[in-house]
Amino acid sequence: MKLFFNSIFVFVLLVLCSACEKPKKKIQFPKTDLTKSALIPVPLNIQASYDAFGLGKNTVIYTDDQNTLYSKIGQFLSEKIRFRTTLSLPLNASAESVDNDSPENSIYIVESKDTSLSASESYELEIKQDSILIQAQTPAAAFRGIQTLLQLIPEKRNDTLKNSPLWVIPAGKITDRPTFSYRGTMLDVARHFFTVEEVKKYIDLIAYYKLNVLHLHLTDDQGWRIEVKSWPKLTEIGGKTEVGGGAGGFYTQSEYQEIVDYAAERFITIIPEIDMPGHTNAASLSYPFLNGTGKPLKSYTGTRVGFSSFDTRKDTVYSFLDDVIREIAAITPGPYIHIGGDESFVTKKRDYKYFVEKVEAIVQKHGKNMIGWDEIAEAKISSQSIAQHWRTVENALMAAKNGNKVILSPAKKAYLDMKYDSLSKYGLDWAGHITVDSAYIWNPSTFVEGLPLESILGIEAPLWSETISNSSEMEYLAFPRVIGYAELGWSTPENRNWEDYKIRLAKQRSFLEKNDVNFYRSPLVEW
Ligand code: TNX
Repeated sequence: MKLFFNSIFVFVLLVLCSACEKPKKKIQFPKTDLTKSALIPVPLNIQASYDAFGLGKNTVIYTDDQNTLYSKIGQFLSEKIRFRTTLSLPLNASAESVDNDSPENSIYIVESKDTSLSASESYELEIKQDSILIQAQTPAAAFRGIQTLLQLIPEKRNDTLKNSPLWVIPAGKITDRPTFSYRGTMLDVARHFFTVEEVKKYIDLIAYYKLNVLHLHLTDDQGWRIEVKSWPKLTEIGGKTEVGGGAGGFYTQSEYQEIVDYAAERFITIIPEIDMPGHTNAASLSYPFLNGTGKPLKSYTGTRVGFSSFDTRKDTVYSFLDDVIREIAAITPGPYIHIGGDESFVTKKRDYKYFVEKVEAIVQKHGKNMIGWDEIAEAKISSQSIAQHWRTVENALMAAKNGNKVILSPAKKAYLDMKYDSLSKYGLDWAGHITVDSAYIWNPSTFVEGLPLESILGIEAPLWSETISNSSEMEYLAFPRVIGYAELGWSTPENRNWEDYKIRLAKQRSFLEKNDVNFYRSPLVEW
């Protein structure tokens, strides 16, 4: 009997020993629920499997290395993971070079031909105990999927599950795609100039929330911010002023291209805006023949609008614009040129229409599609052109009737430069105060009564810069509201709910703090 018990004891010991020699692969993760993750924008569909993936020093990222764009995305993911966790994950490492005690702990980013992923920017993210698989038909879509994965990495690491730290990612499956193909924000670099580095920081932040457009308002009465080689005084003279009398500034063409490339790496399209025929004091100050009001020209550093105009009946104005648009089109890979067209209060109506039609032809001649603020719908524009609705509902409806697509930027809801409330340090209030909940609680699909859904290209939240002049001030107005606009552009109305959103928003705090974002701590959110 004693012998029997002894042999059992030895057997148990042997089993235990073999377990200590060869560590068990299965880790007992704490209970996780993927559906409870603080993802913004909220994905279309989430299924939890109540298991988890341990992101750790042995995780390897693999991509379709045939396609360099996918491997660039893998590189991007690796860099972001390093910033978040300090882990330095290899990309497409060969099996021999991987020192990996659990070789199946890998992230795969692969191109898929699956027809269920054919919608633009549609991706699938599947997280299992030993692998993460991101599938998409295009690199842009895979990139959106990467953001979802990044958002699932917890702030705190777990030091007890293994002998090296793990970041526990809840398992399950996400299938996702955007509602609108155009999800943007605008930055006014004309009223106050923002440096290349400041613009890049903004681009990087909005990419995390799956925005895909940055519209740059490059010219206005107070400054001209983009080098035009054939008309150098635009920046030599027009670039030197800004609101409040500061030094202004401008982007050389190569700096602008640096911004375009940085955005393209994040699958964000840059849309350059040359605002005209109004909002052109800085241009006319540089080249006085452009001016149509006949008033003497002085540099302008105030914040009034609607006092300047090009001379719409002068041929030389159009040859000037042909040069400007040709040069800008040549350094802009995106399909659009924005011509402004707003608040031309000193341009006669018939001159305004004539101007918009002539400029549309120039934009198209240089291979681009025209976008303009909603006033352009008053002219006879071709159905390819796009109207950006900001103030006048009739213009949006007229555009849709004419077959034009409409971008929604209704000032009362989507203007990032409106104050949150009367205590806001920066911002204007002509369209009202926009609290963080009010910015979120509206449905772009039905907001403009009578505007058919098919006519809506998407939404854009403009950030005008009369009252802000650096990243910190800009972030105070943009964050957190721009995060809500990203959700409005991507998600479905059925998946949105303020009570649920505000909890997910509060959880963005660690990301915003880690990225040194001066966000407004709205009292409506429990940060
Ligand atoms: C209106 S929105 C403008 C801008 C101002 C903005 C300030 C639009 C097309 N024009 O010129 O900067 O209000 O909120």
